[in-house]
Amino acid sequence: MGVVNVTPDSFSDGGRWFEPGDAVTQGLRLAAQGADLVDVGGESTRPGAERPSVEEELRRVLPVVRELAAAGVTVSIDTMRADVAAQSLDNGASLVNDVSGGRADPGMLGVVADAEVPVVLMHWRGHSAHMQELAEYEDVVDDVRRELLARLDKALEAGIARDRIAIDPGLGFAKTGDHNWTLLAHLREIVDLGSPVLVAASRKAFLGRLLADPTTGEDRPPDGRDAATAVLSTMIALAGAWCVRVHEVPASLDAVRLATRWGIEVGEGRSVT
Ligand code: PMM
Repeated sequence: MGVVNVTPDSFSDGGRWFEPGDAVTQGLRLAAQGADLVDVGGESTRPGAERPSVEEELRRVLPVVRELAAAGVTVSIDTMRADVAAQSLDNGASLVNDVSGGRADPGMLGVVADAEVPVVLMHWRGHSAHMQELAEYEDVVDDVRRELLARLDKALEAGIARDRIAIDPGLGFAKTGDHNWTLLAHLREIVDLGSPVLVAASRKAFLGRLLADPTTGEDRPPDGRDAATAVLSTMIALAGAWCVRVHEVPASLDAVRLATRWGIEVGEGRSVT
């Protein structure tokens, strides 16, 4: 999954695709590079971010969704709002990526059920403005597993078919860097829940911290985190995940192909398609 953030303030690609024409060009580029899905989002979820109005979010994403879908790209809409999901699906999107796992908008799961489309339910505890206050866990792996299963139950209750639901541990959302690393190291325990797993580690702050300049101690900036992202894509795929969500596709695509071959050779039968 390639990412197009149609936002002025994302940490990862900082407003580069805020103009609809630029966003479409980037989406087409990601698809041409081999992304199976292009994820279009109009709300920045960086820690502390304020939310755009629903009108503003629609204004940002709809023209991009429409044009990419018309060009034959499989579009995922990254939104927490039922209205934005519904209108994006009407304009050609094929999948809903809800970072709140259906918690932010009570109408979301119904929209997905009615449209009979796949959905990604991410582990989430609250909006970005205060999410880091919610980064308290007894055992981060057990707690995230339990909370994801609760979301899965809600989605099934709403009438979404089990085979249309993917889950995501939500790296960086109400999580410290240590929480992210623990979740990655124990990713198989999330995969063992039985649903397809999506992981979005690409360019996130915990990579910048790990790769900080040894002299100055400054975090590595987002555009210097792509090599680490690709290496991590191999490891995520080897743990049996279904999808990696990334800003730069070619290296992660190679990584996933390597991991798939490796998985076959060691006879695990795990592969990412
Ligand atoms: N992270 C971001 C945005 N959307 N969607 C899913 N499913 N999982 C994530 O972890 C996730 C997401 C924020 O990062 P960005 O600035 O790279 O979009």
